[in-house]
Amino acid sequence: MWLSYRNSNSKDVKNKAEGEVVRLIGWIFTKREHPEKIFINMRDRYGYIQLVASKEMLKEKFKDVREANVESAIAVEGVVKYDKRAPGGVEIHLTDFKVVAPADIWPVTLSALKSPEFMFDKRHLTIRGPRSRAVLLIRSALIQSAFEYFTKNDYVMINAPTFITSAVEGGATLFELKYFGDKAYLTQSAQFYEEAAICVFEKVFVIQPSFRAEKSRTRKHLTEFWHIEAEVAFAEHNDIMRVEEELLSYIVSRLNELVGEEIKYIRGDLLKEFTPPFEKISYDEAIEILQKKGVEIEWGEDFGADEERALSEEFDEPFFVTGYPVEIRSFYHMPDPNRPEVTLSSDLMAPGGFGEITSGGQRIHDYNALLNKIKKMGLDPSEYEWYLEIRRYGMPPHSGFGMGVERVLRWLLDLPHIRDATLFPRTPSRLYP
Ligand code: NSS
Repeated sequence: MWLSYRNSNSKDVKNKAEGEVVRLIGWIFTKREHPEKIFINMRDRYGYIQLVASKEMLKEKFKDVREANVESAIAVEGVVKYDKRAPGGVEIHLTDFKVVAPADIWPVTLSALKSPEFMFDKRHLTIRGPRSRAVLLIRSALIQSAFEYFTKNDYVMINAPTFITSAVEGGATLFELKYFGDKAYLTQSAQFYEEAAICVFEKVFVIQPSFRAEKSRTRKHLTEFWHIEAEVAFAEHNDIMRVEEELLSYIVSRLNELVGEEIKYIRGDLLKEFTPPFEKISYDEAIEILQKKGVEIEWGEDFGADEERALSEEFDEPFFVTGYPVEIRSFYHMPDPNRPEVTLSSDLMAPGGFGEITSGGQRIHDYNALLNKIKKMGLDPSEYEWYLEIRRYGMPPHSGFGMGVERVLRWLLDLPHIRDATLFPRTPSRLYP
């Protein structure tokens, strides 16, 4: 009934002529009350529109407007009126007003806005605010753009399981759970399943959640995040870096097209667009840059948050760090044949102090080489039986990567914390709502 009642919306009214009658549904976002007139800023899926309720036109229904709390769901009918003083230059003068679902007094007061903890305890309500609305719309467009990039380039989307039996990215961050009589874990990455699937489809991608029991409380880590991953058969390390830089460039320019208004609302301007190829520096060069800056780090050590910040401060466009040492990469990374102490792998870093947004590289595709590596790293080959077995049946050289949706969104929108980039964040200290 209500859906067919609606014949316009907050965005569409701008296409209507002065005097046209429109029917809208939505929520009262704010209300400004005067004795004979009430101004409502109504929101719907498309944005915001000013409604003007007057005693003169609404008669006895004016009381209903007066009594309706903010966040009540409403259905209204009114006349389009262009007025420079209205936000967006157009407003609706109401001829009818109905409360579809009333609201209690809104608990998010101005002083509550100052407490991030309260705001996240009430996330089920605070997402209705204009800032969360914009960020979540941009997030949706980001995932849509990634999907577009992959499908335009002949990738097949696969769906990998969430319950798994062995670690992809090391045991330290595995969530363990009971699986009837057995132990299972929550997946850290769909990579191994993608590797099986490339022998069918050559190019595959997933967009799905990954889980990490990261105890470190940082502004960059969630315990549940959305992972965009791709894997390509017959591709070498350089080929996959090309995919990463093309994907990121595509996402950024598409976001400006799809949700430019929301991006400007959050950042004040559109996103800076990039063109591949991106700059590539070796891990060795990165260490040199850091040491010159006085950062205490030796060759062979991994970058922590401080190192990533110090390094990426030196750049103003995204860049790759390539050739990480074997010891600090997961077992599946292919050693460089010309220099076996480093891997054919890379991280894509966002500039300006932000740091890692993707991680990828070439995989070991030879059965014996992988078996030896698993043993050498002190892992149990029986935990990787099927992963090894795919290497006995025509597994070509292949490469892939993973990109965290919230990481990229946080960087692009300059959000204070990664939890702002997701609907209901999961962190070590937050499992509710
Ligand atoms: O651990 S990664 O560095 N790499 C992998 O999981 C590979 N198995 C991916 C692949 O090659 N298919 O994670 C990849 C990206 C990383 O660059 C971040 O952008 C994101 O996933 N990531 C996270 N985002 C938010 N929170 C946490 N905890 C997190 N961990 C990784």
